[in-house]
Amino acid sequence: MAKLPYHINGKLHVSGSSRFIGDEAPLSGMLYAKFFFSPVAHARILSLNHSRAKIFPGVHAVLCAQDVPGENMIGHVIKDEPLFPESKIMYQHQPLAMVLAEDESIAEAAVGLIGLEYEELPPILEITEADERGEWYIPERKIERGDVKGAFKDCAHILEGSSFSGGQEHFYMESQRVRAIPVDHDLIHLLCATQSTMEVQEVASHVLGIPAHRIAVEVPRLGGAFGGKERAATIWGVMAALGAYLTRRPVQIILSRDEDMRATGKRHPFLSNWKIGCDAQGKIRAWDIELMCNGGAYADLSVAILERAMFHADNIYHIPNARIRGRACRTNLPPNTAFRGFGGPQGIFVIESAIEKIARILGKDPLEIRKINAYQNGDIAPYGQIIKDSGATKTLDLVAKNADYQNSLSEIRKFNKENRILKQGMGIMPVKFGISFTTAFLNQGSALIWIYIDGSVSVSTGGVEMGQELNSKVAIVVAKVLGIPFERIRVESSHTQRTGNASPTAASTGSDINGNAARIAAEKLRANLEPIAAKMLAEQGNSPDARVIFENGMVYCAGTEQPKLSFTQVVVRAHQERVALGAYGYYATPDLWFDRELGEGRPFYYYVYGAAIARVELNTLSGEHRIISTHIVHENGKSLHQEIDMGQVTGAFVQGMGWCTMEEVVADNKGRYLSANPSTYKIPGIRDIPEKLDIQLVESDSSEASVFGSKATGEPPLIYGMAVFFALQDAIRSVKPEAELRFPATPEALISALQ
Ligand code: MTE
Ligand code: QUE
Ligand code: MOS
Repeated sequence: MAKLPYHINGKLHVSGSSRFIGDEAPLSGMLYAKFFFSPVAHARILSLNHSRAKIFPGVHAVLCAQDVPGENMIGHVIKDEPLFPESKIMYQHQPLAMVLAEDESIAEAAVGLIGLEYEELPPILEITEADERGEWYIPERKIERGDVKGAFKDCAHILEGSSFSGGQEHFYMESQRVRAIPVDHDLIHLLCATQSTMEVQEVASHVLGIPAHRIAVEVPRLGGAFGGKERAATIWGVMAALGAYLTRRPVQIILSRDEDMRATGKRHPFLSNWKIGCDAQGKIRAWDIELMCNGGAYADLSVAILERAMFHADNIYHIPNARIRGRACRTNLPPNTAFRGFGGPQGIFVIESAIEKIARILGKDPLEIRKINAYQNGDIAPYGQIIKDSGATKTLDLVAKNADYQNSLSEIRKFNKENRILKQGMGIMPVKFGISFTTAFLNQGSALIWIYIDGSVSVSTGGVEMGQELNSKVAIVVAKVLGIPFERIRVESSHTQRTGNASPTAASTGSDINGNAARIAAEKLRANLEPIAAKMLAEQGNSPDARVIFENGMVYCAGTEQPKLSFTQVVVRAHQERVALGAYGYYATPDLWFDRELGEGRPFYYYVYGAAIARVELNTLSGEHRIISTHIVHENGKSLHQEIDMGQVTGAFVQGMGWCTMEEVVADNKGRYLSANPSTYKIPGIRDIPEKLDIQLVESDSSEASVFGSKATGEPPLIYGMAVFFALQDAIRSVKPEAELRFPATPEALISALQ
């Protein structure tokens, strides 16, 4: 597709003029919330005394569990999470009470007057301890295919290992925030930084004990989310709703960076034990893996995340005999939650670690091992989905060519021979990522479009703009169907009164689902306009049977040279002739099903494929490294907007690289997060981007692609970042072949792997 410069938010963001929740002027009478957070990770509450805080001048209310008018429950998938705990504290920084005051500093001072008596309990923090005690939200899950036990008997090599991948802080620029405004006598309007308007509305209605139509949730845009405002935003949205409902005044919650980092959940750390069997060539025959994740104090999305990790435990490899087991473990940390990739990266990390081990033990090229095992069309994944349009081999071959793989290998060998302290290494990371919510019912969405009589267009979907430029993609789709310039289209905030029951904008399905819903609504409008246009064109002397073309804001008959009719003229006439200029579109992704008992089905509508190769140079004395180059080949159908997709691939790669090389979530032995701001938690900066970053988007023709043949880009490219981890491991192994590099590959981890 041709280059499309159209980007709705780009100029606003770089000029600092895009507005976020909380940027608007304060409302008169608005109360500011601050929280009394739990000082310990696990305890029985004996008493909570807020009488002194309540009478503090400027304090309007102090709310806790006793004040909840409806159900004190915000658990959604599994109902295990209270808004405020009543008897048991489950994690450090769990909110126990909310102070509402005239300004933030008053609220903060009053928080200091709240007294808590508690009986401390030993916290469980580690996966192994939780697993040994059987602290799981649900019993073990299993996916099995072929005869694993039998297959191991015929393997030339059997290797075993265990792999750990760590947590990750979302570090969205905009912290958690919400403004709740009572309007009229019976409505609360929530401007809430959430990826899921429906969930905030639904949970708030249960907590307040009022119908959902009395709560309107609106999201203008988010300053980044990355999964961290999916479930994790609900608690704050509901808190603000509760405050506004009980005080009848606007309430604003904005967490500071420290509060946000201490109180909210992160990417799930995963610990996996595995056994892999292959033949003499390295072709995998059997794969037995158990995945365990650290879910934190409440279930949140842990079970769905574990499931996606299990679905990605094969990555791009066809393994005829596989047993994949998974357990989501409860610990006393803030509930871990969705984070770009949603368990996929964690599952893929394990099989890639195993592949690396096969290559090392067999003394073979890791690229070769990957290629001989890559999915071919017609292969069946362990969960029963038939692989069509596999891009695994194609993208691996292309990235190897772009990175000049064989020559780079000999250069690196030579370099490592000639240099004692500096060592280079190369890492490969192929990706196959399943697109669709694996919870099938979530794969649906709606759009509402109005054409106003000046020919301008207003589009609402349930999708949330969070920097991925969903709004530009929706506008591109509508512009294409109606044949009008993008500038005629305004993509509105996501608002439950315009688009109800919206699934979270997540699982990379935002543009697929909302784009398709908008396409369907726009097609209805076009069908309404076509007969009017045909009549008007016939009045101009055209054949009444000619095909009507809508293009570039003009309307004309196919084959005619100079259009004389504008889109707006057609719209005005349609309105005069009483033809509807508003339409609703509904889309549900077809053909999805999954039987959890059997562990079998078709959980994904399609897959996104790609591969990355990274080359690094490590200083074996200091543990510092630089990324010399990274090559990425990303297959994504017929891109709706190449630059936006390039931005997504670039950002996701950097985020993934940060996860596995520098970002370390650290808690002390009491379950208190020590990493709580940028001085104690290192995210990649501009200087950490590879010196050479070569990204190639590959167009593909897939029968299973989505809106106008495009494919999702949001999450999958994060996985490319792991190429850097394996490159560093390769550099280490040039010195010490048996070395195991721990995750994340910080300078400390690199040095200790060498010792
Ligand atoms: N890009 C930006 N700039 N900011 C974000 O918060 N979230 C990611 C990805 N890209 C995110 C982003 C995640 S986790 C998902 S699921 C997708 O965007 C969601 O949007 P999409 O489905 O429209 O791609
Ligand atoms: C990927 C996702 C999500 C997912 C499954 C995926 C996700 C999400 C849920 C989910 C599951 C059950 C529920 C619910 C949400 O599943 O983001 O409300 O009841 O929220 O494969 O990204
Ligand atoms: Mo993305 S983790 O599915 O919000």
